[in-house]
Amino acid sequence: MNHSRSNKLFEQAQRFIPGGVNSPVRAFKQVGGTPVFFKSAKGAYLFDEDGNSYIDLMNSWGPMILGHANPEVTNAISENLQHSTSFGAPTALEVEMAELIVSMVPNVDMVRMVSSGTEACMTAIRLARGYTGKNKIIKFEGCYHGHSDALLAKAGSGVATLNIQQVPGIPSAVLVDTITLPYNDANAVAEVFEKHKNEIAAVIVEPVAGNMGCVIPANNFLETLRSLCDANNTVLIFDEVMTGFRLAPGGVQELFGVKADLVTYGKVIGGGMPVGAIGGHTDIMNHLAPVGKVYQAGTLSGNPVAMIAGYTTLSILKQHPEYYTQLNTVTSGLAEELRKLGRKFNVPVTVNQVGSMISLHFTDKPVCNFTDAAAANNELFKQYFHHMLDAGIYLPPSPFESWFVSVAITEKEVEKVLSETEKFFASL
Ligand code: HOZ
Repeated sequence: MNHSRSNKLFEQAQRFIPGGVNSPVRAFKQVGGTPVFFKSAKGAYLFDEDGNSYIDLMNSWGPMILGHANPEVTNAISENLQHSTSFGAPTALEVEMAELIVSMVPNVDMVRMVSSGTEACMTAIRLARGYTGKNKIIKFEGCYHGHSDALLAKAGSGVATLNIQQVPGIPSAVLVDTITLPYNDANAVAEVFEKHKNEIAAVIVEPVAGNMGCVIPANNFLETLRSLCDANNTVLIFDEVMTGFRLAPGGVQELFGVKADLVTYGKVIGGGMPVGAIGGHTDIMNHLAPVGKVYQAGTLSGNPVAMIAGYTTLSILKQHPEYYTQLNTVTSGLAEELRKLGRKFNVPVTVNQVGSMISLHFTDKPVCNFTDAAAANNELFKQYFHHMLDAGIYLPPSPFESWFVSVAITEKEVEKVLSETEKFFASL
């Protein structure tokens, strides 16, 4: 595959942009080689600057659940553009958006729109602290809740990919109140609650994790978090930036039937535009300014172009519940066939999958937390990534990221993914 234009653009990019990228994990540091520069995309396919095409199993890290350039979404954006790109004042559209979200998600009475998942999680933590009057928070190793100071401890995603143990620039005082525990270890959570009675403001968790590969909550893990939070007057925050509207219209709350006190959103909620949101019950949400004193603001919050993209995407998902069945059938089929290939060629693989989130780890052990994900043969992932890339299949460039399937991916694309995986496994 010719990548000469991408290579040239990367050289140029490094002169003007730190590391040549606007978000670190895009730089291919974990997998080596030069990042591919993209020009366009349609449905299940990406097209790069050199004219190569790829099946997209990353889907912009999750937002493009309908596939790229869905005509209903792009037409709605184009029509709306005529009315101005920003008002910095209330619009009817953001009211419709909030109503739509509340109608799709169980257990959420109100939402505050922001511009990213990072902002949503940062605000949820502040709100939980303001509401409870307590300071400490519990998060889990390998979970990534955006790049705000208090949450960048033992985080997954790019921090794990680049193996950054401690982020310079974050004063240790800011992290004093962040307690990190292994994912899926409910006993460790119970012990911390015992040790820090009346001190824990919030537990924040990716209820299906997607930032250390896809990691599934163990039986009763989420239920135990719920009961510990209830018993200790602690706010349970589900970070559904990846899972919200993706695993079910109501995300993990709906799929697994566990209720959070606050839920954060991003990715699918913006239909490919920069959008995040915090949702919850009125009694907590009304602690946000201007009703309460927990301050949060944003010039582009509720931006009309972003709102129309998100509103149209969510409306399509609401009108097509069969998409969720399709996504699950396609992705669970892919997972099962990948496992079979592992057995056929004696390649130890663990494939984790929930709905349209899936990841392949080169290990014969279960992957239930960050330690398990990090212990896999991630050198082999590197080779697998490049084999797939050369064959025209774009995976997230890190073993610490979930793959995301879109409704545009059909049997034809799955067959190609499987036949290329087969070639790779056969070559080992
Ligand atoms: N943190 C995002 C995935 N978990 C990556 C964002 C990006 O590089 O676009």
